[in-house]
Amino acid sequence: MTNHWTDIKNADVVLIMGGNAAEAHPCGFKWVVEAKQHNKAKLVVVDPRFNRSASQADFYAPIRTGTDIAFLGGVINYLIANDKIHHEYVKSYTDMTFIVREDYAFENGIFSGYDEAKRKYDKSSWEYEIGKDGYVATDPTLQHPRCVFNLMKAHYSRYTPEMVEKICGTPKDKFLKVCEMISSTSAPNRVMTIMYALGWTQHSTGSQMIRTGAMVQLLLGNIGKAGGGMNALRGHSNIQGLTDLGLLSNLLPGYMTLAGEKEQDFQAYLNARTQKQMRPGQLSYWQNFPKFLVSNLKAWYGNAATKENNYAYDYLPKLDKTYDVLQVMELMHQGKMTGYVAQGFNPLASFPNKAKVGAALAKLKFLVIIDPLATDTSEFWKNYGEFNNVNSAEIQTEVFRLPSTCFAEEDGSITNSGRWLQWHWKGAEPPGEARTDQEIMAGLFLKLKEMYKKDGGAFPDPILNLTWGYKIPDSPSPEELAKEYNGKALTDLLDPKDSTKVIKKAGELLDGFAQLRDDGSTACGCWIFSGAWTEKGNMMARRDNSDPWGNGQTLNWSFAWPANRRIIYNRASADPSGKPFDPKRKQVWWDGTKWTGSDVPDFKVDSAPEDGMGPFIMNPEGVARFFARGGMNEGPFPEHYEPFESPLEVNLMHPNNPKARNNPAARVFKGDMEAFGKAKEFPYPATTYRLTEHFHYWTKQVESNAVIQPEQFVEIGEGLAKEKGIVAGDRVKVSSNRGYIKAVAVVTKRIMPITVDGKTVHQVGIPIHWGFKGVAKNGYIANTLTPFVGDANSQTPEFKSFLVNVEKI
Ligand SMILES: Nc1nc2c(c(=O)[nH]1)N[C@H]1C(S)=C(S)[C@@H](COP(=O)(O)OP(=O)(O)OC[C@H]3O[C@@H](n4cnc5c(=O)[nH]c(N)nc54)[C@H](O)[C@@H]3O)O[C@H]1N2
Ligand SMILES: Nc1nc2c(c(=O)[nH]1)N[C@H]1C(S)=C(S)[C@@H](COP(=O)(O)OP(=O)(O)OC[C@H]3O[C@@H](n4cnc5c(=O)[nH]c(N)nc54)[C@H](O)[C@@H]3O)O[C@H]1N2
Ligand SMILES: [Mo]
Repeated sequence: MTNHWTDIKNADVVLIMGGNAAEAHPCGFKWVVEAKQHNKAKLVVVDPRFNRSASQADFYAPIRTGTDIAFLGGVINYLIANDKIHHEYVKSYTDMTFIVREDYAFENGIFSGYDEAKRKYDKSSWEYEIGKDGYVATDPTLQHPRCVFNLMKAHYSRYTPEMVEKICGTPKDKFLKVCEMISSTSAPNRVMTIMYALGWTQHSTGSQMIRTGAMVQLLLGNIGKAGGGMNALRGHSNIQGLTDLGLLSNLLPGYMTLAGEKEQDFQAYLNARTQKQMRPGQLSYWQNFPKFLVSNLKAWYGNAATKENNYAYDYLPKLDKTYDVLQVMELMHQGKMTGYVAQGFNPLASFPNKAKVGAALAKLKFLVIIDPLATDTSEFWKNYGEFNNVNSAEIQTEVFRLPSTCFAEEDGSITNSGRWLQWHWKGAEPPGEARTDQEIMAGLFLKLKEMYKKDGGAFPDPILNLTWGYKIPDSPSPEELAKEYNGKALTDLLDPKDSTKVIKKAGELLDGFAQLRDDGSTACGCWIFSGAWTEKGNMMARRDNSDPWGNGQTLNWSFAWPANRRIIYNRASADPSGKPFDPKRKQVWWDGTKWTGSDVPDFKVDSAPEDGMGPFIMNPEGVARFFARGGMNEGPFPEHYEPFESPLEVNLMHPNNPKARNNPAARVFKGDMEAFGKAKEFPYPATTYRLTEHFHYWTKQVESNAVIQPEQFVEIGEGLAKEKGIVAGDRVKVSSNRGYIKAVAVVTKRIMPITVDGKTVHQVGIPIHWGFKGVAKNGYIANTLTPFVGDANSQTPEFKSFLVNVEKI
């Protein structure tokens, strides 16, 4: 989230699109209720289903799954055509006036630089034009045909209300009503928040759906303000912490990217990540990257990381490709993987195309499961009749189950969607032989280290030299780990402005990442967490919810990264002269000598407004981008493409270009193209989702949850039920080109038929929570049905749009 949960109460309009907060985030949803009650906020929900959030909405509009870019592109067109944009904001804080290179092009659904054989773009033309002064060329008069504003205006002029209706199935009057409600927040004293989750991420165009939402927010001037922002509602309670700590395979802690295999040279690796200012007077904060990286390497490798050996840069892996979940399963399926560790993960249930995942697991030599429960994955080899129809005798994979504790059985911090690190305390003793994850990992590591010490091996240094200064080596404590993330001084640190002053003594905990150095004198395990546990103590354990400004920022409750800042980009809540755009929503402001306010300013504190520094300090251009230069993999402007399985044969935006039917850069492996089904055989777009009563695949192991939602059901609309002769409670078979599941039919008004390109389309809803392991009724795994295709940027699978058939059994 750019903002945070409590802040939602400050909104005038709440758009829930691509998520169902009332169902999946019921505690957080209370802030929507607060906004409605105390701020007269209007809630707008756009979803294929009239879901629990919609039941609380002031306005609901239906949409066909996978078409949100068409819808939001239509909103952009509406805002520009009706002049509903926050002019001062957009002019000063975005790239609207920047001029784009001459060789950038967009034709018939494809951007310049496409290589069809590789399904990849050469992005070099997606760049700004650089002027004689070395900075980006701009045209403040907006006359230049290639300035971002004019390119964007032309790009989205094709997304007319009629086109939106044709593609999305959203009736034109409903679409226009949503536009009208949204556009009311282009006024400086009104603000909208967008709340989204998997209804946007889990598509082959997911990242670009989110981007289109962000563009709408920028046009309205809603980023950086209280009650505004782009708010990703995260999933597992600490999944935000997982990405923060760099547990995605291509990341280091704090969103530093790992090197590719061509980046063997340390200096070149650093240079590529420390971009120079692209406009005069900008901060370009990532220029501090070497400080974060060197401090990280010092935290990991201690004295073995020296200036002479580039702080042990050679110890870091260099990636030949991104090892996302689809890639890993693909390699496993090709028989190219020996072992797999599933720690708190149930891939047989949670990855797409269960048949493929099961076959892949069967090619392993060993599978390690670290989990409090006996999961479906841990028994993928066991025959459960129709639900897991395998021949156990043929499966050679050796499975090790290491029982772990669950988060409630240990102390530690959990980072919520709003970036708050909140310390929590053990609620119960772990049962049986369960050990904490740290103990299991430490045990494995110490054993490996012993073996490397004894036997050598190809490259023992990174293992042998890893810092391991924990009091009890096979049980690192959460407190020790938290201090390691926060960082400390390794030698006395002198004040850069006054070298006679020591600001930190060797061994002391740092106050924050501003104190990090690139000369090996500081260590820090995760730069964005720096400040969470300082010499003043555990900031994450703070529980003072006093709210002096009445805007819910509560700076003394827990610790928010970065730097305890609650709303990121908050400099943009003030106008260029430093005065809050909306005096009712004062966030930060210039007091004549410095930036101050009700939040920690996201800015250089002493940079006066007349210096002209832009509020988006992480970008080298200092402003936010409508034009995603070099960033996104399928184009600098989001474009609508059909889901890989779609009821439409063509992309209505480009009916004559079959290459532009689906995302040209999406993640598809060779054999999986053939596994896509066709609308003739599988006429109904389906989507998968969660229920409040279950948490994924764990709570089917809990009796109380199993009682309230005992077995797999699917939701179909009354129209489809009538066509198929199905009544509520009938058993139905739902099939895709990859397999089938059987389930109870729930016939409902909540999924209405829509009209897409003149034809009636029935959508099918499939909750995800069942499987063959547990105390709920044994059942099929919903992911038997889903396709093996991922987003072009995040590689997130397309769980939310695929084709099925439904038959009465
Ligand atoms: N009780 C409970 N809570 C949970 C979880 C749980 O299992 N149980 N899981 C947690 C996790 S890990 C996560 S990631 C979050 C997920 O939170 P959400 O994303 O909110 O949950 P979902 O139910 O998967 O999907 C949300 C909505 O997306 C809609 N949708 C599907 N396709 C589209 C589309 O193309 N466009 C639009 N606009 N909407 C679409 C669905 O109809 C559904 O209403 O929930 C978390 N919270
Ligand atoms: N079709 C479809 N598929 C989906 C989705 C969808 O919307 N539709 N959503 C996707 C999403 S967003 C998610 S997050 C995934 C979820 O997929 P998974 O993460 O694979 O599913 P969970 O059941 O949440 O598995 C988490 C496991 O962690 C264990 N666990 C709990 N606490 C601890 C602990 O402290 N330590 C360890 N080691 N283990 C612990 C639990 O017992 C459980 O078995 O599913 C994805 N798959
Ligand atoms: Mo999730």
